[in-house]
Amino acid sequence: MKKLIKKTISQIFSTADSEAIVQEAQKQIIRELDAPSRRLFLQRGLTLGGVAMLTGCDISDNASVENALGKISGFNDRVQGWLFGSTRLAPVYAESMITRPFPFNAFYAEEDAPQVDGNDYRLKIAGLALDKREWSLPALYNMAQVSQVTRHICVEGWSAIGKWGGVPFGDFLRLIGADLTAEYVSFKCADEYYTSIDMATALHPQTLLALTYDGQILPRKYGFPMKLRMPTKLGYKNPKHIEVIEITNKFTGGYWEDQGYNWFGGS
Ligand SMILES: Nc1nc2c(c(=O)[nH]1)N[C@H]1C(S)=C(S)[C@@H](COP(=O)(O)O)O[C@H]1N2
Ligand SMILES: [Mo]
Repeated sequence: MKKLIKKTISQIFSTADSEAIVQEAQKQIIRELDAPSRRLFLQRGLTLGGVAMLTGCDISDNASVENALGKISGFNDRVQGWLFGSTRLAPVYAESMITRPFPFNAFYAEEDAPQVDGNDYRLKIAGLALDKREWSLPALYNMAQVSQVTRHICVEGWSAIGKWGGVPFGDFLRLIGADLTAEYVSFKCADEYYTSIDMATALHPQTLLALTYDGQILPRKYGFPMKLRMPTKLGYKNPKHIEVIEITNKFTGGYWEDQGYNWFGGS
């Protein structure tokens, strides 16, 4: 039955992420139902009609389907937010397990990755922070750094283990006097990519403002001069080539998220 819905959803959307949408719908439905209805629902199988019933949407046209799926995704963000353990750690690996070569991915080919000039580069801080000074690369390199070997999981069907080094992002946020009660931290990148994350993940001990990959200055393809590395989130939530960091209460979405990927994007 899962195949059937996937087929129906992909007929409506003709996008590649129908599998993810169906998985989210199933997860949400299973969490939301009380025990007797859950049993009934699982017996009957998950149907689009079932999704309609749960979301109160009439699934007979594209707009309503989008609305229903949007509700599911929004619900999923909240559930993931509640379930997110702010101190639970993602697995770390031995250096011998690093995937070589580590894959490149972006919404364009590798040769089109932005060429950021490290001498001119200034990281900009916007929104709810006391100290909005711009940061040069030497200033960032001067901060205390840590490194970690973690797994990057991409929804396109691959995962790989890599080693990133940099400044724990929570330390950086505290240093600039960011409002740690704000809801979101959002990122603008040198290549038009953008994304945003919840504050709990921003403050997670493994969230790194990454300046190196495998002991070297972060190469162009992996996000020079700086990316945010979060082993607790899927690949698309990890912005490369960051130019602006904004602390905000305004929801700003993301490049893939605005095209239907789940916003929380936990891994
Ligand atoms: N600026 C920027 N960041 C990005 C992307 C992008 O296209 N541009 N793609 C995302 C996706 S979908 C993935 S899987 C990872 C890939 O990172 P990698 O090249 O280090 O493997 O970067 C993420 N961050
Ligand atoms: Mo990805």
